[in-house]
Amino acid sequence: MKNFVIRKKRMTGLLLAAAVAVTAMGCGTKADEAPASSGESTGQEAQAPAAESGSQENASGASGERVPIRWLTTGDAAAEVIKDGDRIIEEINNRLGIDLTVEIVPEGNTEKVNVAMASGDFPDVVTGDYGTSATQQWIDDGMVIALNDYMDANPDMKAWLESYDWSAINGSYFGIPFITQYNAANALIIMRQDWLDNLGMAYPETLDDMKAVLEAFTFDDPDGNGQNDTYGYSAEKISSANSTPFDWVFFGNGLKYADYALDANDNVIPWFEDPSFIPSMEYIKGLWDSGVIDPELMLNDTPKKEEKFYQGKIGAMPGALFRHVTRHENSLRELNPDASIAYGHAPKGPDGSYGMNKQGKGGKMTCITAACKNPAKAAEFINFMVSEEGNNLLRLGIEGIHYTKSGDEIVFNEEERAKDAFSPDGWAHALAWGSFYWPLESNYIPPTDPNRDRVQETVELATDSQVKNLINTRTATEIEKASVVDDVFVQYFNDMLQGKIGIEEGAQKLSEDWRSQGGEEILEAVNAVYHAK
Ligand SMILES: [Ca+2]
Repeated sequence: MKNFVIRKKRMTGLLLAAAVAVTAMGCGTKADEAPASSGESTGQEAQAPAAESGSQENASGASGERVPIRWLTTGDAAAEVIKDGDRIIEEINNRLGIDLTVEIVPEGNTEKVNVAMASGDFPDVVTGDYGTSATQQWIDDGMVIALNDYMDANPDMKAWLESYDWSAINGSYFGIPFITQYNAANALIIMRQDWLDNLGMAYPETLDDMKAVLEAFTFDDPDGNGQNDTYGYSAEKISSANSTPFDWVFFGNGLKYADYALDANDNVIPWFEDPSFIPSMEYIKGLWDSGVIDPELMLNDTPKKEEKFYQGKIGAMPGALFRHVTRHENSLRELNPDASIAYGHAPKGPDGSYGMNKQGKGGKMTCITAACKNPAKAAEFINFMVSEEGNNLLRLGIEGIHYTKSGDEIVFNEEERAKDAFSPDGWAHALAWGSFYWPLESNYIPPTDPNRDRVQETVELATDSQVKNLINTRTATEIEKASVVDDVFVQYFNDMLQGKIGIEEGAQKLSEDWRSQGGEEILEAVNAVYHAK
């Protein structure tokens, strides 16, 4: 709740509150949730400032003809609350000649954005989830406009759209996509550097090296306590065909794309029908049978996996780095003061292939609504948000107020930054992240962060280990059928690993069952997308 920032007139708040109450009833959830949701809305209303924002007062007092822009977005749920008179909002208003009202829904809940749109409470600019049925409806129903006419006047927005050229529908761009982990990733296989040192081994370069390291972590007493009490590797349990605990094995064995594969006739097939699948499963089963994998792997969530690593029960795990580097190391050192972590490229297979991070397909989309009275100004605002000028304002602040420069060095004024919704320790303004950027996608770490070089190095390595998709979007058929076919995959994967079915036979039956339980329709839809290119 504390992140629910609402800057708008009271009337709009009531409309949104009404829309929220409608959702709870419309979803057919438990009867007692409707009053609870109404109560929540009332609470939100109470939090909404009754007065106009300071910027609006300025606008009417000074220039008078500011163009009002109301932006409804999921924003950044972890950000600071934007207060009245925020100097960054005022600066945006002054630079663009607008009067910006930002409405950020609570807890990044996209459903609340969708409900406001469905109820006809149109902002000027809206940010929803990319590629969902709700945002598709905005396009189909003419609730949002094509941006093409505004591209030439807004070169940063134009460049952004052209970098997502596949998102155009018959040449028209209906929104600014922001796909999470599209060109950046943060996960690598993290290892105990001190265990490698104890064993006289180096961070593994190849799948064969990896096997040798995991065996040594299991059988050669890497922690030197004289007891057989460690395993080589753990991870999160398998959750879907898109996320196995061993994706790095499939890519190491030559799987080319993150989502699908191509057969000899250039047709899209499921990735587990690729020739890389069987040798990969044999490698994984080899690890499993030799006892170097945590036997509880199939029960793990992320906290459980990390706890085993921090407690020195396992020596390697796939894990997110970037902003987590310090957290991993500090957690590890609580019990093992001399420990340190190692990380590197995903291990290479026989032909040099490697990878472990799958390119994202989901994210946000920011649109201009058909109700917007001045779409040219709204486009100018979006252009600013994706420009270097806008990035600098939202990340650093205003020079002389939020920071000063000493040569090339940025010196933050934390006291002034705290007044204007900047997060502490050099972190950015509340509007910096969530709609067009996350720090990872920008490889952004405050210039004052002492660990900056190391943190950015992990992003370079993880991004280098990222694998692109064959198809950029999820088809409607895929969204509809995903859970059933995923269950088929998970069942066969576990059965093959545990030896309940042989790998060749399992792969064969997996294909048959996957295809007959919805996979054929999925393939038909994705082949249509692939061959339309
Ligand atoms: Ca031991």
